Amino acid sequence: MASSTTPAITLDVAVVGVGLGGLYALHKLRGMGLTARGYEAGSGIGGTWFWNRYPGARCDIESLEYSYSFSDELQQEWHWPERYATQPVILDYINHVADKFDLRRDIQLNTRIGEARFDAAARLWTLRTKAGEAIRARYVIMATGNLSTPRVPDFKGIEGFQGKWYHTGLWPAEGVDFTGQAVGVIGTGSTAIQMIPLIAAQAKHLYVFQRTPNFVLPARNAPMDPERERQHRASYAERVIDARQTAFGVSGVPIPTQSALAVPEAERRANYEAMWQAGGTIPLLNCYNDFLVDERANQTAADFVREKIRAVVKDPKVAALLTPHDHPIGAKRLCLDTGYYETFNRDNVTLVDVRSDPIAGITPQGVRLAGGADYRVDSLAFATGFDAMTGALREIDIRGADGQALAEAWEGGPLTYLGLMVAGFPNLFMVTGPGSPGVKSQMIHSIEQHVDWITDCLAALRAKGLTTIEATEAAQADWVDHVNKVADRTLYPRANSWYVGANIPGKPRVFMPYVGGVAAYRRKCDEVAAQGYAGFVLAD
Ligand code: N01
Repeated sequence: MASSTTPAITLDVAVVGVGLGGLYALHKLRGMGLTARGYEAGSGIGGTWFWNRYPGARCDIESLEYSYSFSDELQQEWHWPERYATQPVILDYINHVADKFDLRRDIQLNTRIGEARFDAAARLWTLRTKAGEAIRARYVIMATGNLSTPRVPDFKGIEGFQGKWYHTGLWPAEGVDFTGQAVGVIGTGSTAIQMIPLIAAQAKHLYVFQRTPNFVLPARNAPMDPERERQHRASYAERVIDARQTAFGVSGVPIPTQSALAVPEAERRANYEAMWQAGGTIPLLNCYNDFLVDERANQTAADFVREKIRAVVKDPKVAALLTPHDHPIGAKRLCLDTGYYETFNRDNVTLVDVRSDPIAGITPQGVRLAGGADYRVDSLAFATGFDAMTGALREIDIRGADGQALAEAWEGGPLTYLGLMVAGFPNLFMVTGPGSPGVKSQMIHSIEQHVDWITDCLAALRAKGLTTIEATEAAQADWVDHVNKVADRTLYPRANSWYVGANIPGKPRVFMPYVGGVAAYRRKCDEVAAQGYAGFVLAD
């Protein structure tokens, strides 16, 4: 183990986290001739796709879209076996990329960064791993992910639970066999919705503890259609350009120009029905131009999905409990399922409403509700989400130019300029940070855009003979204000979602992603760069 006296390794760039973002950053940095190293807490690369091994984990964006675009050779050679790839397939893809571009020699696994300090005199960052190793670097790229800090609620008695419990974001690599068991799943977000049908098929009995129902659309997953794959491969270049003009960074989706309310009801319903049959979330999000801004327009789609739930779920009481009522459809991340609602027609599945009767604690045998009801389970699966967007960065003790802690600077919510940098923290970049469209877009699209912007910026600094870049307070304040104003014009802030930190008790309620769309955001980032990095101070 390295000690604090071990001489520090000095790099041009330290990359923290080797998921899809860190991996691409390492590839780009090497191409620029910079010394760079990736530090990854996991025993393997892949970030989200390394840790989230729960049953049913798969991407809810179609695989032909959810893949890197930086290498045509990679796009042409890789075969996605299904419309939506499973977690193991995506992890194979990520490992394939690491091998193909020979990136492993720049990656240090099992290494968690615990602190980062900026030395203003030397204009260098010193990172320290949890094991005590020091790393000096001119620049730091935080590719730490938005949903990488799993969160188990602070339930009383959990330490005394006699069965086994798991969090979906830290699922055992060897899998879990629930055969013959009574299982409790706590949470009904995207993760639980993917997992519940599979656990129900295996367990003796499944109890689903639901606090808030979500809108769930069918995935209509299927083996990859060879003709579709051929067409997509033939048009990758145009598709990348197309995706850049859209709101969510997904190609082949027309930009909506019509209000839902301007369309006759029969036509609107037919449109929703066609989308329901086709599967996926992106068509619905792009169906009408006021879907996410006008409550009445939104209601038309929400009511359509509510009807579908009632049509599928046989017990009207269960259907009513599963019907979302407290947020506009799409204001929370839309969930995608394969047989979720149908699962509640099974005899071995019980939906437990923990909104009306909250979980009081965990007993040695299971879950106890405030009203006194006891549910005996052998295993518990927490699908209770993450300290999203800021959790991973706040966990690292990051100190900027004047020694201020990032956690302190963000006490009232994250402050960033373009979701890329924070005033007071020179040379520290974030990939898909708060204030950028990352989580509200096809993530790989946004990852590539950020890494390209950051590496172009480093190239520009080098060309000018400069070493330091820092966001100004004024540019940051203007951007935060703009992010808030854009969000406030939409229905997004109306939902108690992780986008506003609602799932973490005490977290400031701030709408964190930028929802002005990928196209507008890209234009802004390009303009800033073209203006010589307007809103940043560059220095030698
Ligand atoms: O987490 P969540 P997730 N008592 O925060 C409940 C991405 N993702 O892991 O809504 C009882 O959405 C909580 O209830 P409530 C995707 O972006 C992507 O499911 O707070 N329940 C909620 O039901 C997604 O949005 C893919 O009332 C409690 C659940 O736990 C994000 O990950 C697949 C509770 C948490 O839901 C996070 O999804 C899966 C308590 N004390 C996920 N505390 C892809 O396909 C929390 N809950 C790419």
